[in-house]
Amino acid sequence: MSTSVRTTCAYCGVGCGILATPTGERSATIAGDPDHPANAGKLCSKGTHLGETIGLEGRLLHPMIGKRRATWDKSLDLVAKRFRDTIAQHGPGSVAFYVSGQLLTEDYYVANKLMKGFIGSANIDTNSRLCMASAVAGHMRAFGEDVVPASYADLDTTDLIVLVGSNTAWCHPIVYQRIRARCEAGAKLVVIDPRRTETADEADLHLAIRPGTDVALMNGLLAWCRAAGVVDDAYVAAHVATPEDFWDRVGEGSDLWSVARICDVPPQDLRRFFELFAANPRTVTMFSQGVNQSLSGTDQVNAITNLHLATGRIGKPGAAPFSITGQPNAMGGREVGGLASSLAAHMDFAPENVARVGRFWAAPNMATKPGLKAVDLFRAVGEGRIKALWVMATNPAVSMPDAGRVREALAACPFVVVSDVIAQTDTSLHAHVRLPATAWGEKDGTVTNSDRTISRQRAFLPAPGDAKPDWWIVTQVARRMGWRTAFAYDRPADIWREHCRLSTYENDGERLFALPGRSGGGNAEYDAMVPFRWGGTPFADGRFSTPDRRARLVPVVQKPIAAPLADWPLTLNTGRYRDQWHTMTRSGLSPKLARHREQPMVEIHPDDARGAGITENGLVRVATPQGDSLYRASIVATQRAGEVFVPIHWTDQQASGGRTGRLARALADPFSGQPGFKSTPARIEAVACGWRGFLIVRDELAARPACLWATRIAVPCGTAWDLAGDGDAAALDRLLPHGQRIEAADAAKGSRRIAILIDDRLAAALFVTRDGTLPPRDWLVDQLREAVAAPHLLAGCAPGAQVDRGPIVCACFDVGLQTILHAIAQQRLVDVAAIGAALGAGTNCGSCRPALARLLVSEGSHHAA
Ligand SMILES: Nc1nc2c(c(=O)[nH]1)N[C@H]1C(S)=C(S)[C@@H](COP(=O)(O)OP(=O)(O)OC[C@H]3O[C@@H](n4cnc5c(=O)[nH]c(N)nc54)[C@H](O)[C@@H]3O)O[C@H]1N2
Ligand SMILES: Nc1nc2c(c(=O)[nH]1)N[C@H]1C(S)=C(S)[C@@H](COP(=O)(O)OP(=O)(O)OC[C@H]3O[C@@H](n4cnc5c(=O)[nH]c(N)nc54)[C@H](O)[C@@H]3O)O[C@H]1N2
Ligand code: SF4
Ligand SMILES: [Mo]
Repeated sequence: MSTSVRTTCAYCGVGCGILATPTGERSATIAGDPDHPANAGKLCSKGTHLGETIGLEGRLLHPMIGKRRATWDKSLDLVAKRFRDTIAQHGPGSVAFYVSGQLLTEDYYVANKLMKGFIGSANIDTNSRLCMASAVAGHMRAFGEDVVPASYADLDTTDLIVLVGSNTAWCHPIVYQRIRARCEAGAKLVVIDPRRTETADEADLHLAIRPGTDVALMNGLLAWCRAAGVVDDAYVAAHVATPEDFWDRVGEGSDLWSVARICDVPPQDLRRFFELFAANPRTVTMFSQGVNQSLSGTDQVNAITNLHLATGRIGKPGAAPFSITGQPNAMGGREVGGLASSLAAHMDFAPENVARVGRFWAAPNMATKPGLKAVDLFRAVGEGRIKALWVMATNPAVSMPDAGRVREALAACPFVVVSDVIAQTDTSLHAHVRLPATAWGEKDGTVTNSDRTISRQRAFLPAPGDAKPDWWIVTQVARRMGWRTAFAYDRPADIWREHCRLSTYENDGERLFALPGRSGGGNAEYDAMVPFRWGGTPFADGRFSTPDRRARLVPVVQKPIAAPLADWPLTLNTGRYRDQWHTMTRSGLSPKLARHREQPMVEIHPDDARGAGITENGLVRVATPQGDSLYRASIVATQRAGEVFVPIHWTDQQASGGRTGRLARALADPFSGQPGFKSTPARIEAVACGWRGFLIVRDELAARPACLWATRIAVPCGTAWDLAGDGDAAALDRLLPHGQRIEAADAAKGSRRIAILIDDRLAAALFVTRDGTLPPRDWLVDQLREAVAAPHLLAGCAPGAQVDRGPIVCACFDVGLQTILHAIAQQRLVDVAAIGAALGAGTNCGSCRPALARLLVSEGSHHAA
């Protein structure tokens, strides 16, 4: 009898509590934890299907030096020696760590301590630089400390929720459900996003602004508020420092008509937004990557904090600016100081902080100034200035901007260490040493979610092979570099207690981040820790973390929007799909999650598609000055003309296309160093191909099929590849396993269908055509499961059978688009609840409810027409 273990979701910053019940050596049932404050028992599609990702497929199980398996001793000695030697020869600035918001706080703490206190450099940066560095910089400028002054509970009492640059329905689904619940109770929702996302669909108002015009919009709103008497002069006088010419600068060009023109939205919509804001003192403005990932990201954050400070909408229930974080422990990373620009425990590099932390750590080599931020760090690797690099829990060969350059830098670096859970990633291909880390479900520690709630992640599976926790790996290297006592931890709880002690060390309240009363507990207390939020309601007393205790209004002005370039007329926007997570090393293992979006698509406005001769589902090359990649076309009116959108998830392991990291520029916001991932000048062109097809295999292929277009998805009992190419498709035959071969061909259509049986079971099916049609794949995929091959394999379906379900909309009940459209028409379904009653779709995790609502609208207008 297994009992369930309380842990926290591996994915996003919502930080949902999970009850995991092991059902076998490598399996568990996953349910939402009803007692966790972040989700009260709910989970989205990704959390719900975590159980499909805890097998050993693709895992790195042993330390590897080059291509050879090695012992921990040998590998750790080598890492310690190479770092020590490099530092001895070239100084502490010649080495770097690049870490991740997916580390646990304890892992993060020791990596930061090793670099900043012992190696003596601050060259440790994190993928959070790509994620919320602008929010951090904006908070520092406005509040004097990086504090998120909001909690999820504010969403339950607010009257107006403004989502800026945030596709919450897909990226923070459980928070989105909380928002919807509040809207049902009467609150209003405004979405500001150049794309009409599923989040925007259900909003009371959607402003599809011209990308990069958020400052103009927010300044316009602030000027309107001032004119309308909505500015809280008493609050400002008591608690906020206002630079002399602040209001003049806000007022410049901020009349409604000018703002409407700059933002390219109808003036009446803009007025509606302004009126809603003016009318609702309880406002939460939630923002994420549409704001942060911009060359003006920090200014955009401060345009939002200015609004909330000037109207006194902060530190009160239901009123706050709310930076929602992406990764499960982005916030924990900020708390330990994992960014190159901060030191530790919300302290920066001011000399008194360096001295204080140095005293606390008894550190021999304190870093005295900030280190290299991610973009500069990889540039330094490329230029040979960084000679030893350790990458932990992130995949920069995919996720950094100008990722082609990053790969070249990794390839040229004399010594690269990668700690990961997966054996082969685009990054680890360049590693000299690969270290196997324990994964979610095997590791223990704490994470902090978007609303400052700290929860435990707990192990419920044994560590496989030689895998070890990240904190252990780091401290072993630190000890071997000579710092035995400073890194003599036996368990995560030891690190946690030290982290808590540092947070309160010589802190009389000048740093809000503090975990008082937490450092004395024993191991049992740590094991039993229940989720808690630090900081209460920050700034409720109107006192901020600046020297004079006043917040700051920060003058920000809209940067001119550059005219489109002749050769690169489009703006490339990048972001996320509902059911995939980043570089797909975890979510890509789930057959259920794979079905929502099976391939990387470029979303194009019909006018731009027509202009370029691009047809629905055709192949498209998206090019920028940095590089190019292939996508399938999705022609949609939800996209603004002149802009295209692509997902960030696909890698060399998954596909020949969708390499979005290659396309983005390595330009960053001057204050935060965060790259402007959301707008890169680009162009598109249609790519012709002579044939198309698919390959379904039971055993994973050794290598990706070598053709123009090959994308893989996990299916139950195997893998399915979508293929397209030019020239001769016969070379694909080599990919087929040996076995009994049955084959049919139609020369006129250039079609071939091959099935391979091994022990009477289907082992592979390859269907290719030049001019003909391809049968649906679902039935063939199902045949991989069968113990005996069906007689009609080459027909691709059972006699008289079914059509494909189409892309899966509801991942929980496997309900496809075609099934839903059919049911809406046949059964005259009129609302989401009716679809749920008929098909089950949308009744479990709820992540697909916005999609169902969208289908009802489109089908409704279809039938009305
Ligand atoms: N399913 C899923 N969920 C995730 C993740 C995932 O990989 N998959 N990753 C997690 C992580 S780490 C993060 S950081 C979050 C990100 O969560 P989000 O920030 O919600 O996601 P994105 O899709 O990156 O971008 C959000 C929106 O910004 C819009 N945008 C682009 N340019 C502008 C602009 O100039 N102004 C405005 N106002 N909006 C603009 C885009 O059109 C896009 O819809 O998601 C987290 N949750
Ligand atoms: N163009 C474009 N690029 C972007 C973005 C964008 O919107 N547009 N968004 C950016 C943002 S916000 C983010 S957060 C990044 C995310 O980008 P990455 O951090 O590069 O993406 P992940 O796939 O999450 O990488 C995590 C890696 O850690 C491994 N891993 C998982 N668990 C553990 C563990 O416990 N220990 C160790 N050692 N390894 C583990 C996984 O197998 C995987 O290889 O992408 C950024 N890049
Ligand atoms: S919203 Fe979904 S992905 Fe995010 S923590 Fe909750 S269950 Fe996990
Ligand atoms: Mo992120």
